Amino acid sequence: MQGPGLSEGDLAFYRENGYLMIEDAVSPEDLAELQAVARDFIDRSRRVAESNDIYDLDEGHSPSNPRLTRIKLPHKQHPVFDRVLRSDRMKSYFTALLGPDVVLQTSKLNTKAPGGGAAVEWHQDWAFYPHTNDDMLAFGLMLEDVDEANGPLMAIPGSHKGPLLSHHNNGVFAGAVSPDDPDFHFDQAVTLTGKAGSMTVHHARTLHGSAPNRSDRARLILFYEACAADAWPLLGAGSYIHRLPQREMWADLLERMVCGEPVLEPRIEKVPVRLPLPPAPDATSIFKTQKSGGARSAFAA
Ligand SMILES: O=C(O)CCC(=O)C(=O)O
Repeated sequence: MQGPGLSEGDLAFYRENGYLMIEDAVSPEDLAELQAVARDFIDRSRRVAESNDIYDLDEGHSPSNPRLTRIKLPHKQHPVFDRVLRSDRMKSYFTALLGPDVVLQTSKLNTKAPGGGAAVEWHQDWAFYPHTNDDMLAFGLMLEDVDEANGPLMAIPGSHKGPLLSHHNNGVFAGAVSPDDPDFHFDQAVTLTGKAGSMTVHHARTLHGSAPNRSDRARLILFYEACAADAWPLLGAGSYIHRLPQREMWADLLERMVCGEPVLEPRIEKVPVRLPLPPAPDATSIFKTQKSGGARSAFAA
């Protein structure tokens, strides 16, 4: 799909396959601003020595060689990430795929560093944050060109209609499926490459992952993850949302509404659920969860 708007064909493809590619998803001006701000954040991480509320640091990070896995909750860190999230174009994608009432679940800017930036092992986002129904997805806006070499997102078509695979290892939630799981079919994976400004969509139950960045270029993908507002999170998932007292939780929910209104009657569907508990020793990001949970890599050479 190219340019603004999603066609009936796009929606049918997404429903069938659990993923979609949208080219030129944002305006050239917005893309240029997002790129400049993202590069500036990476530059400022030179002064940071430990992962914190903004930065998730990759191995080998130093002032002379900034290496991040992620900038956390970018829509809270800089207004441009929030403005683009709420742009008419993005809203048209959200409502086409999720209906009139849409709430942001989270955002993240995965910044896979050049020369080995960490893999994201295969998983279903749903395993991290089960809800009362699965009208949930992630947009992945490419801020740099993404090709085979710099760790593109990969997805298994149709897996959103299949089972929830185990993401546990050694009795903890390790945030990744076993490469030996009989329901994990690596041979069916598709690779989602594209020019900067292209955007992937994947359903919360779609199996996906990405290899290490073997190139000399950063791989910057800005993820906005959202759900229909009648999908309510189940307690036990890792988000900060569950830690908020009631009034703060309500204010936070209002802030996260991208389109429409909160829906106070959760739609409860028969969806497969297993809570991501007990948490891995370090559950502060997917990278730390997978590493400290001892997840085995499906990308090992
Ligand atoms: O950055 C990637 O390649 C995948 C990210 C992802 O799946 C996640 O953070 O949950």
